Amino acid sequence: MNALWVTHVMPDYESARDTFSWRRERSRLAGLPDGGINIGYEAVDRHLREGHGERVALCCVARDGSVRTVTFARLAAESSRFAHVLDSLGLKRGERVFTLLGRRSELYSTVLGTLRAGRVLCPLFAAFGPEPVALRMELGNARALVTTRDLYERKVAPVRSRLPHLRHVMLLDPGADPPPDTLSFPALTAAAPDAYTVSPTDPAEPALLHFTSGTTGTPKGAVHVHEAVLAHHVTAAYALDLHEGDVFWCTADPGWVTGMSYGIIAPLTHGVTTVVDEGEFAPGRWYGILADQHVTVWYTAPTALRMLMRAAPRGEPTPAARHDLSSLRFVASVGEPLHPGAVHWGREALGLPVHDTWWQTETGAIMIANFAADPVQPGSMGRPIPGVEAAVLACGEDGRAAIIDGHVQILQEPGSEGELALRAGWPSMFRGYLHEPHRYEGCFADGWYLTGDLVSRHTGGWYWFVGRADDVIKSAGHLIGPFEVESALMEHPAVAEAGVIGRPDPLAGAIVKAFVVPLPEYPPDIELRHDVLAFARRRLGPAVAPREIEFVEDLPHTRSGRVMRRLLRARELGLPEGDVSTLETYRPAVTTEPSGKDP
Ligand code: 6R9
Repeated sequence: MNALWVTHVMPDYESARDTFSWRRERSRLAGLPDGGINIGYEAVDRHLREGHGERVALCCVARDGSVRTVTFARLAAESSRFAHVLDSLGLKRGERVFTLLGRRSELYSTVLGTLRAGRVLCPLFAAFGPEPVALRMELGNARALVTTRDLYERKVAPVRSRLPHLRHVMLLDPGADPPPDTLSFPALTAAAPDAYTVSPTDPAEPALLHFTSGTTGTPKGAVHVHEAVLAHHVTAAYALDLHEGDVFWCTADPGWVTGMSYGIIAPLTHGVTTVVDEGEFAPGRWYGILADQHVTVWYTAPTALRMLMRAAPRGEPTPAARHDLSSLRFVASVGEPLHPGAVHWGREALGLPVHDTWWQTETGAIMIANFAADPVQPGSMGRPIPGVEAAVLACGEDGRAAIIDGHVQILQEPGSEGELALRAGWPSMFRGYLHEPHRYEGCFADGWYLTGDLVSRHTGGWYWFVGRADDVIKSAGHLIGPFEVESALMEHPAVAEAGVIGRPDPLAGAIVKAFVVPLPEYPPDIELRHDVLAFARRRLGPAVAPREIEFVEDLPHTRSGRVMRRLLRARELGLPEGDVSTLETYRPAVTTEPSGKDP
């Protein structure tokens, strides 16, 4: 029944590719009366205009399991109030509003109010510690912040003096005796009018800022514009099989790009109901939500699937079997490699295969997917969605695409490995890294956007993930920059130097492991290890801090003085150490003959 439904609605891959054009797809959007595009307008105003204000936009499941629904009309009203608040606080167009919030309905009114009012929204991950929060708000010139009192007191108040541009902090729950220099979100919004007219918005006007991590330097602020909504909307239909009447649940944290593009924007533009889970992960709770809320389309991540798989040991009745999952029609995954076992597990436990999808903060929307109407190819990320051209590029010695006289070399041979590239120009493509035009330009060559992922492409155009071309760590689906972690560790008085890698982990894909060189006066004992770990957790938060620390006497460096993380990783995994010709100091991990390069 499921398969019939899908093929009935969706064209198959080949025919969709042949007939697709972004220009034609634009007619799927409502568009502003003057021809502009505004994400917030597509998410709420259009449904009111089309007479669907009474449809349920959000279905909020509280920690205690109680359920509250919010209609599109109500969401329009709440976001209108917030848009007026931004006007009355005097925020200029394009100025940035940050959120530091878990998933709850006020997040939606804040995001949509900001977008409808022509300000730029930047979501932060609530599990960040004060250091990543401060750094991103500094880089992003945060003017306003919406958060809770608890998160404010723990993560923002300690660093507020570093943020002179942060003028307005709005607390959802200010309580009695609120902290100084904060405003009450409920009081401000209650006093504001509940209708707002979205003003003309240029499709190329900035709408969203998403921080992501690189190998070196500060986090990168990827800028996205309003016309990205076309890609959010279209990919949700093609790659997630989202259609009118669906109940959609995206489990991604709202602080990450998936939580924005597919946790907020895409489902609302389709006018479907979005499940808002205000609680924590627990297998029973998650199956309960799938069953009780009659979720039809579910977008989740490999780490979560692995946790669910573990909850049902072999031979025992699965928790899934105890719930009625008959409403579920489509399941997809993103963020890290989806191993074939998870696809098969989906078939057994959920009655549906899991469809892998691939994309990045920079791409703004799904680019490669196991297409909804086609059979799943277990282990493959899928094929480029219609309107997206992908290629595998030959790499140079540095492991990145080789650019010779401004040209790249496309590998056509099936099975060849190289850097994944996308032909620049799809609507949700990022339009810059904040303050870093050179870094942005460095991502493009010969008309292609270079993704930094190594892949291979096989017969039929199926792409397989091979690995990252850089040192960035993916842990539980979240990108972590080793440099940010190393910098925080080096603030500890006992740490002379640190090198950070991702160590493979059966559950989270990878965990953050730090190699730390202590200063001579600090004995590298268990106490110091605990102290450095606790220090890192306080500063970085549990999602980013290392899970493991190993004390070492020194770290391998390149001649230019950079820590060779690649070598640290190779040693950790017992892999061949590869090309070490650029190594400045070299002590083999397993001492055999002293290396010729040893000083
Ligand atoms: C949406 C998101 C992007 C990086 C990407 C790649 C990894 C994402 C994947 C995958 C294997 C998949 N990644 N999807 N790896 N299979 N299906 O995750 O954005 O946080 O920017 O991460 O995640 O390495 O380059 P972001």
